[in-house]
Amino acid sequence: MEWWKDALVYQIYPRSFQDSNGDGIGDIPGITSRLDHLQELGVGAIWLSPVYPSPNDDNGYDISDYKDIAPEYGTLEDMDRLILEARRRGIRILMDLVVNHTSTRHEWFEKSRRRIAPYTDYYHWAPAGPDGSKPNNWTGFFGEDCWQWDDVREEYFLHLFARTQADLNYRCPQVLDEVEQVLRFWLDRGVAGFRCDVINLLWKDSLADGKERLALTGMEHYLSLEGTHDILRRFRKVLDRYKAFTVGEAVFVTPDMARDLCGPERGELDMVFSFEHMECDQYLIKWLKRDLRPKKFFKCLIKWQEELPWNAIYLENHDQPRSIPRFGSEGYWRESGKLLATLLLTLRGTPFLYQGQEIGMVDFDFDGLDQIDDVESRNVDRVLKGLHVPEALRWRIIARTSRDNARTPMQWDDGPNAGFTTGRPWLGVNRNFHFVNLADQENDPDSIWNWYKDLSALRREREALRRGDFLWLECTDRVFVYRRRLGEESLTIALDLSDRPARVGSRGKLLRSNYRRDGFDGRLAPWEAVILEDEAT
Ligand code: ISL
Ligand code: CA
Repeated sequence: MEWWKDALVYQIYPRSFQDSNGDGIGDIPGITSRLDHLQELGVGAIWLSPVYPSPNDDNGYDISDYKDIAPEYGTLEDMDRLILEARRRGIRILMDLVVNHTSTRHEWFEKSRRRIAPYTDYYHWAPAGPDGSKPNNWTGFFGEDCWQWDDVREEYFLHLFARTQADLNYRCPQVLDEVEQVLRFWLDRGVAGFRCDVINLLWKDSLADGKERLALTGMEHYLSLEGTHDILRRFRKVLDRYKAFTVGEAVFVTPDMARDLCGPERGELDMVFSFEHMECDQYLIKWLKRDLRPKKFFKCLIKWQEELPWNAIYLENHDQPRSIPRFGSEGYWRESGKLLATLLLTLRGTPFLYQGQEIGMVDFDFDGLDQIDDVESRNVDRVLKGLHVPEALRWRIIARTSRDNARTPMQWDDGPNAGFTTGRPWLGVNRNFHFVNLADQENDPDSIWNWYKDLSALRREREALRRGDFLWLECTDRVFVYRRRLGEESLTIALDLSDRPARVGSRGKLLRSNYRRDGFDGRLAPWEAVILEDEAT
């Protein structure tokens, strides 16, 4: 029953996880060869970022065939084997469902642009205005406008993301049927469910002009509309036959919107990824970063803990910079890495751990834009260049926020290319792999890796950590204290997100600390995290 409330989910970015054939690109046999690592961590499910055929303009989020595997990642047989080998270890597989858009190289698009039935209206096509102008004033997510002219059809098509990611038109009933077939295709092969990409954008109510905004003009025409809820309830009918699980990536959601997407009575998604806690270190948009304000961060976590019955908990994914430099401190790399692990594994909800987080991987150490691959970073650089922003500043902005920070290859050991590949890696390996790698940390009882393993086991042992209520006790500009309670079982977690010692009011039997100590008297060292067993009252 609701296995996903007890599971720790591990996200794999296949391109960067493990290469098995020396072409420098991670692949499915590579993932299969590393399943023991995940089993040791107590992982219950893997979310696989896209492995479908794709021109890779957005690393697989531009899909050209939903029912196959990209040759560079392997074959359908490799995928079947992964599903089987994972199942043997008690690990489920979640596929990435990217159905807001397809690649413009998808057969549907190729036919749609030639007006071949039934594909004619699979996408949002619109003619140019009298002066050749675009159909509306909307702006896109990747720093460029969102209408692309197509010479074949002689119309514009809508793309909220890269210009080779054309948005599907759900007003066309066949589109929904197609997607339902995709769901069945993978569920029949034994996957346990889906992570649904930008799922709250599927339905566009009209293509009318939007309100001008600094970011994303037009979003009132597609953000979490009733049409999307209808689609999700249709999907649910298919999913229910397989008892399948879904987590939706929901951009710009408020708690109210999130509840409508995943409230248990809604029959839509099981949980969502929300973004508000990832916005506590920015001015207005993610490219304008500022120092984290811990109190704002805690308050935001509290709000989402209190307002949703259940949610996905995460601090990293393939779109975000690494969490230690961001929410922790590189000076206290080990301590803050463990503190963030504690936060992730003791909040109420399903924890999602991103590859490399379990060994404290940090942001890339690239020197310039030519080492960056990400389409979004490149677009943003182009836009900034157009605004005459000097190169050094452009690089500072990109380096701090680029999605490639999270996409450098997994650091397995201190051999060539950190054990990721015997060839030339598709994206640079961080030079710190000599001292940040799994093999070293396996041998070090005090490592971040062993801390994750230990807390993951503690979470399996203690039902209060999984199913218990959440109650916050202290929330200051650096200290966060909260309680998880289920029946008689009550645990208190106290965290100090600063370089200075702190005092908290809670006492109790010390279960865990990321410092060596025997008991707890209310004093926290810099970046200390403690878990206390509350004495019965
Ligand atoms: O990183 C972002 C852009 O500023 C996010 O807003 C991101 O685009 C958003 O979270 C949607 O992400 C998902 O869909 C994108 C894909 O590029 C991302 O990798 C994926 O996680 C388009 O499919
Ligand atoms: Ca490979």
